[in-house]
Amino acid sequence: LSANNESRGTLVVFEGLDRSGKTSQCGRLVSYLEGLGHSVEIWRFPDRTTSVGQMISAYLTNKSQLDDHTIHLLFSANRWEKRSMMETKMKAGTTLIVDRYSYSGVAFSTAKGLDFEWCKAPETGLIAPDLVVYLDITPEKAAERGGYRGERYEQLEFQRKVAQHYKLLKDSSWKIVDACQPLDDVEKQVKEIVLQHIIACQKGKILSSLWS
Ligand code: FDM
Repeated sequence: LSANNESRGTLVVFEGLDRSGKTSQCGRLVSYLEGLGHSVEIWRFPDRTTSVGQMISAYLTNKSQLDDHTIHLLFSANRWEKRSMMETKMKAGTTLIVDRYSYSGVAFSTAKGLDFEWCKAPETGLIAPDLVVYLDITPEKAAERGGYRGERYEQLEFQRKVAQHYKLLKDSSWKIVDACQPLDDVEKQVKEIVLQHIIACQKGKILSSLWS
């Protein structure tokens, strides 16, 4: 994708079930990296601020009904509308810490019964993460934490299916972190893993595309 990968930013994606601690860990990580003097931004998908994002938000809060394929493509479109900004930021040396990405897209839609390859297809060509941190928690433990906001997918039975489908997506860019540990322990592990990857990317690791 890039002729000059010198000192580019790193794309770090957090994935995991609802209530696995992604949002807290992303926040802590960003503060830590900023403290070390890194250029870093926190992003999340769905990005509910765009017009596509507002359609997604209405769907998730049960204010609208959409066909399963349609909402899948909207989630993907929401990533595509951010792709060029993502590339610009990374080439300028900014590390992006992203709360959910294409893996959520495929895991949630295949959990509803959509075809795996069909779900992956619209993600092809998006920027591949350098690192996926999967915060691993059982659906039961996640539900016990409370705090489901009543959104469409926040149900134990469905989260069980999502957990199974996430497993099919794991590849060499994934690091699994036990998210049942105390928050501080999770944070410590996450920091170590992410720092190693940032250093590798600064040394010229090539930016690549999904799903290669
Ligand atoms: N979700 C998220 C999807 O179904 N597909 C996607 O591509 C993405 C990014 O949307 F239940 C689901 C996952 C979650 C919901 O996510 C909203 P947040 O992180 O709770 O906003």
